[in-house]
Order: sequence, then C-alpha cells, then structure tokens
Amino acid sequence: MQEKTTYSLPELPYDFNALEPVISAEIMELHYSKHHNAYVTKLNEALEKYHEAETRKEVDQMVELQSAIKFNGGGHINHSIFWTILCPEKEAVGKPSGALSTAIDKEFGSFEAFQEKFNAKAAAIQGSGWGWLGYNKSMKRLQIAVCSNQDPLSTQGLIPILGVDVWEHAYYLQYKNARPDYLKAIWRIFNWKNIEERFEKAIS
Ligand code: MN3
Repeated sequence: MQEKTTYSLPELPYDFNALEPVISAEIMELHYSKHHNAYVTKLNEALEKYHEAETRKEVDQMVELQSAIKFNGGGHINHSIFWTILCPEKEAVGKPSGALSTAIDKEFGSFEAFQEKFNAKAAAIQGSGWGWLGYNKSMKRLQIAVCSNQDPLSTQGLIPILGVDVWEHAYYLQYKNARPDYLKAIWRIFNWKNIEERFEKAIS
C-alpha cells in the first residue's frame, strides 16, 4: 500500500511580533495559528477522503473533492511561501540586488516602476486573493500576476518569486479597509535574500 502524506504547519521563522510595526503580532498570530493551520487541517481531511474515494473507485467523489484540495492546498502553499519572503524590518535590506535586480530593471524599467505596478495590480484584486511576481520559464521573463482566492501561482504556469496576501485577514485588524496602505508598508519587510534565492532557483 502506498504511504500516505500528511501535511503540517511549517515553523514560523520569527516571533509573532517580529514584523511590527508593519504587521501586528495580533494579525500574525491569527493568520498563522488559525488561518494557515485551518488550510493544513482541511487539506489533510480532503486528501484522506480522496484516498478513501479512490480505494472505493468513486470517481464522482474524487472529482468533487478536487476544489477543496485546490483551495486548502493552495492556501498551504501560498502561506508557506509568504512567511519566508518576509523578515523583521531591522534585517531587511530594502531592495533586491544581483540577477533579480537586473531582471526587474529589464522587465519594468526600474525597481520603483515595478513597485508601483505591483501595488496597483494587487490593490485592484476584487475580493480575496494574492498579488505575485512570478517567473515565466518558457518566456524567460518576470511577470506580475494576480490570483483569486487561494489559487496557487502554478495554476498560471508561473514560478512564485514574491507574493502578497491581500485577503482582509492579512491586514484588516491594523489597516482596516486601506489595502493600499498595507501594500505600501509591506515593502519594508521583504526578505530579499529569500526572494533572490527563489529567483536564482527558478532561472537555473
Ligand atoms: Mn492569508
């Protein structure tokens, strides 16, 4: 019999209060311990049911479970990336360097132009979703993309380099309805070392 995989909540690489004042400890604790945790729990539940349906050869059940697997699996994938591309402001270097910096300049003209375009697109997402900088491996170029709900960026054929959660649970307790203010502030806590590593891996 095939070994079953169970997913688990990855360790947060810093304390809940480490991203203050950009993201409050209250938001971080809820976001990680409640929201991300729920995606993991529900992903495991859906996969368990999927395996049972597969054993019973109930393909209608298997198809029905796919939306729960996509939503909760996407939520787990997205948040696992999100925690690692952020870091305490005192450790943040503010800007990308190296190959990623060159690629951003080439694609968007400048880092500032990239920031502006990224924030405009992420701010305009209707309802819940994510803003991403992704790498298009076949075109060999960077692209800004937006995803609804918890759809992972792979659904658009892109490799995630940097992503921002714009679900209200990510900012509302602190920024209320001002999503653009949250988007403006989050650049102060991007972990460019981690983001550059993702880019290096994507282009290799
Ligand atoms: Mn979230």
